[in-house]
Amino acid sequence: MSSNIPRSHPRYESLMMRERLASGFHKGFVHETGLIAHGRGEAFDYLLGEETLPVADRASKAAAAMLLLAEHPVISVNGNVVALVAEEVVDLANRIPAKIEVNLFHRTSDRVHRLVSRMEEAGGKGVLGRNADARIDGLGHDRGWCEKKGIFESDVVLVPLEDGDRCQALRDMGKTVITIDLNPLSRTAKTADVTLVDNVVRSVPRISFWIDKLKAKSECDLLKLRDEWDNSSGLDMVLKNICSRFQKD
Ligand code: PTJ
Repeated sequence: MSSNIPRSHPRYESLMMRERLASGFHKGFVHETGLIAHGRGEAFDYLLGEETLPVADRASKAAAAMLLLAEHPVISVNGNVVALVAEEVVDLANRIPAKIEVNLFHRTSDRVHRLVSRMEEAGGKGVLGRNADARIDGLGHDRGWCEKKGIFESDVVLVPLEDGDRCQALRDMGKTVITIDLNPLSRTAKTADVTLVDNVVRSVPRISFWIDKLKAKSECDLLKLRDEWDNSSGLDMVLKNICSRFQKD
């Protein structure tokens, strides 16, 4: 990476994330609009105090329960996710276990190949995405392509940084949709079954943590965790937390 950011810089972590995105852009992983999407995410992260809120942790626990209950769980990754958390996604997929599929909003064959190769380099086995042979119902755009044995046949799908339309289309196909989105007001956040309002760099390892904690639990306990989660109350709690920050000092 080009800039030598000193570890002592108070915003070191945040600046390093920018570096990873910029480097991912130069390697052809990240779409140029992915840099803009990251900026929006950064602004919301600032408002959240750049930490995992207790409600986001509860969402991670519910998400882990759903992924463990799933018959065909799939983790969908795009350019930003690969640039930021390739190794962490592979680790999570191994723990569940789940398939990984590269699925893009700005789809080109070149980016799909680069991203699948990067996920394989990170240790991913059988990473899907190159052989898109099915379509997400109702999406008349290249973002509708997916693999039959991946997202198309999944019952539970984790889609970090997802587009609102596609999130709705996946739900309309009867899938349980878990998303990670720093913007609690986004259509995706409101449409998903579980929304982790948190940074993908914190939330993917947090789901892995809960997978390990919950793995030995009975199906009945997992079902209880799943059914207790109320996404719209979770989003309200995040918004209250953000508002309370403006009232401080
Ligand atoms: O790689 P592609 O072609 O699939 O394109 C990926 C992007 C992200 C460009 C595409 O999916 C897109 O345009 O996404 P949106 O509609 O801008 O939504 C991205 C959402 O992710 C926004 O609500 C951001 O606030 C949020 N976000 C950005 N960075 C992070 C994030 N959420 C969690 N962690 C982040 N690091």
